[in-house]
Amino acid sequence: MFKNGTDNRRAFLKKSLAIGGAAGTTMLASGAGADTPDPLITEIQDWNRYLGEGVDSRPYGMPSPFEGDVVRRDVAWLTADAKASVNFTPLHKLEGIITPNGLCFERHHGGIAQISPEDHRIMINGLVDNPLVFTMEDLKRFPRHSEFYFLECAANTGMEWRGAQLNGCQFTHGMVHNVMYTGVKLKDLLAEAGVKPSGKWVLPEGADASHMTRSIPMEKALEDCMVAFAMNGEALRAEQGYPVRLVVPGWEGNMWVKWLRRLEVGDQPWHHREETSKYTDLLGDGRSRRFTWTMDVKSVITSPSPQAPINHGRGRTVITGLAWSGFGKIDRVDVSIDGGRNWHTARLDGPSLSKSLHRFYHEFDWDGSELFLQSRAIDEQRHVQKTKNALRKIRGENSIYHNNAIQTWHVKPDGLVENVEIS
Ligand SMILES: Nc1nc2c(c(=O)[nH]1)N[C@H]1C(S)=C(S)[C@@H](COP(=O)(O)O)O[C@H]1N2
Ligand SMILES: [Mo]
Repeated sequence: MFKNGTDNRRAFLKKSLAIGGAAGTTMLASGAGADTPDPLITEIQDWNRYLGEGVDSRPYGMPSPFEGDVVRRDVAWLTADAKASVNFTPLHKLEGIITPNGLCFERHHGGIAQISPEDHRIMINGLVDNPLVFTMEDLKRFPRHSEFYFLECAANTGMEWRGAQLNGCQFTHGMVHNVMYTGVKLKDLLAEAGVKPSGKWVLPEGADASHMTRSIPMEKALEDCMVAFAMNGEALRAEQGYPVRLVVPGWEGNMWVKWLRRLEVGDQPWHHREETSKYTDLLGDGRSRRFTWTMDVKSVITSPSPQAPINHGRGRTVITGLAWSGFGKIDRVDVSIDGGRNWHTARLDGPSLSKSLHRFYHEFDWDGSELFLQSRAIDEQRHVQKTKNALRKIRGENSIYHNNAIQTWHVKPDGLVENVEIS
């Protein structure tokens, strides 16, 4: 059996070498030359010889050990304390548009609350006819819906306002994730409670130690907000607010209150505690932009990028990345390999959903010379991603939040990639 299989593989190899040769392709993997037989093809390997582990070895599946470096990472010096901190999604290693649950970046102001669903209650009070308290069981008796949405922290790419800082899209752009949420519509819960005509704002409150609260205008609450208990088909992860969080599609991450325990209806926005409400953009002239809730159109090339250099040399090369907009779907993404002088329309691939990540590709033949990679997204409302300098002219350099500028990666002839800024 094994011998036959090996012989077959040898025959296959000869055939594919012949085909490859005829087509004159330069794409054969290294070591596949006819004179040097590749032991990975000609020899029987251990995994082909011995039985593997059985179905009882891993009740909850984990990634292959060979993917051990695909993890969330933090930047120690960014924040003083790991309990009021952030880590980043490894965007450079992901494909498609879904962020696996274990890789979704985390941002919390008071650490991860561990709450048993039996002990959790959600209250609706304030300007309502019937103040209500729901258990998790009660919540799941309302009609359920599933939708894909990105969540982006307003501080994503914030370090890059003043210049190229962090060497990797995980760190420059990794405060974003995209999962399918399942939950109930906030408008159904509010209808049950009966919002009084004077009720114009909703205040969600978290049960964690940060007592996170935000003010959300009633129009948004009724438009598309969800009270979600599942992500990508399973219960929310503790890091993401188990057992229940608010979903505020297209709007900045800090409004998506995790460990949601209360929704108060009021007639005006609340004043929020400083450490959880400083998401205000300082403008160049010292004034500030206050309610900037919608996340602007944005994109980034995830590979090649500093953590994903080109290892294969010149020839056939794939550029890929992600684009998103809080205003709806992505209409088009352009890619440049020469720092924005020439643009190529990228190929959008996979589902195109409103307020969700979009995947793009651009395939080209690399001649081995240096490249300045950029991507520029355009959303369905015709918002166009701007260069850093164009954005600075509008917003000044004092801002930390809402940086949706075009990112530049410098690819050197050896394939290594660096975060740079070009004028
Ligand atoms: N209760 C509570 N909700 C919270 C926070 C928090 O600290 N406590 N952080 C907010 C911020 S600033 C962001 S960006 C998002 C991050 O969501 P994630 O941890 O699922 O990525 O949650 C928001 N909701
Ligand atoms: Mo955030």
